[in-house]
Formats: sequence, structure tokens, C-alpha cells
Amino acid sequence: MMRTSAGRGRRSSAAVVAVAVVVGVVALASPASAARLTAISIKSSHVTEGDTGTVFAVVRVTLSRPKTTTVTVNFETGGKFGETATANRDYVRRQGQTLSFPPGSTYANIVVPVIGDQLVEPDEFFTVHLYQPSGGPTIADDRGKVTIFDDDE
Ligand SMILES: [Ca+2]
Ligand SMILES: [Ca+2]
Repeated sequence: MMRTSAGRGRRSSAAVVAVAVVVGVVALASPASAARLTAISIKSSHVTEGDTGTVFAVVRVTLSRPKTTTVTVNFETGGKFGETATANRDYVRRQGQTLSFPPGSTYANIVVPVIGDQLVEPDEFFTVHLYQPSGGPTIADDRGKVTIFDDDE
């Protein structure tokens, strides 16, 4: 009788301790890691082509929270993700360039010139690709799609 109830006592203390540890880990880990991680993401964009000269596609890149120091990320326009738009014919290629987020900012824009023409063609797209972040953040979403709407008929 003594043995049985001592055994029960131990089991329930052990169970209480285990629950307390699990709750403690969750409560401490979530806010701390959320505060430390900053992520860079790129949005998709679109632009209507035009007939002559260039129009500008504006692609927004966001930081999940502002930093007190400058953050940078490199970017390039892509030809490796099945794009239907052709670099330097439909848009001006950008390569090996760096986008900066000044301290306190949460977004920056990449601007890509889109070349006008009067050809009747389907809507086309290209991608802007982020790589090599510096200043702490990781990249959550590295690829933005820019759709060029054709305006010729
Ligand atoms: Ca046009
Ligand atoms: Ca066109």
C-alpha cells in the first residue's frame, strides 16, 4: 500500500515537471527567436509596356522589421526561371547590383526599365532574384515576378 502510493506520487511529480519544462521552452523560445530573425522578401510587380522609350517596373523588397544598421542584398534580373521576356529587348538587364536598406527602413525598391515597342505579342514576364544578404537578415522569398502587359493590337 505504501509502495503503491509512493510510486503514484513519483509518476505524477515527474509528469508535472515534464509539462513545466515544455511550457517553459515554448514561452521563452518563441518571442526571443522572433525578435532576432529579420527576413528579406521580394514582391511581384507588373507594368504596361508602352510603345517607345522605357517605362519603369518597380519591385518592392521588404524587411520584416527595421534594423539599426544598414542591410544590403544583391539582385539580378533573371534568365533562368522560364522567363518569357528577353533581357535587353523587353527590359534592361540588371546584374550584380546591390540594394540598401538604410537604418530604420523596412522596404526599398528595385527599378527595372521596360522597353516599349509596337509589336503585337503576348504578355511576358521576367524575374528579379535576390542573393547574398548582408547585415544580419536571411532571405525568406528571393524571387519576384514582373509581368509586362502588352498594349499593342
Ligand atoms: Ca507597346
Ligand atoms: Ca508589344
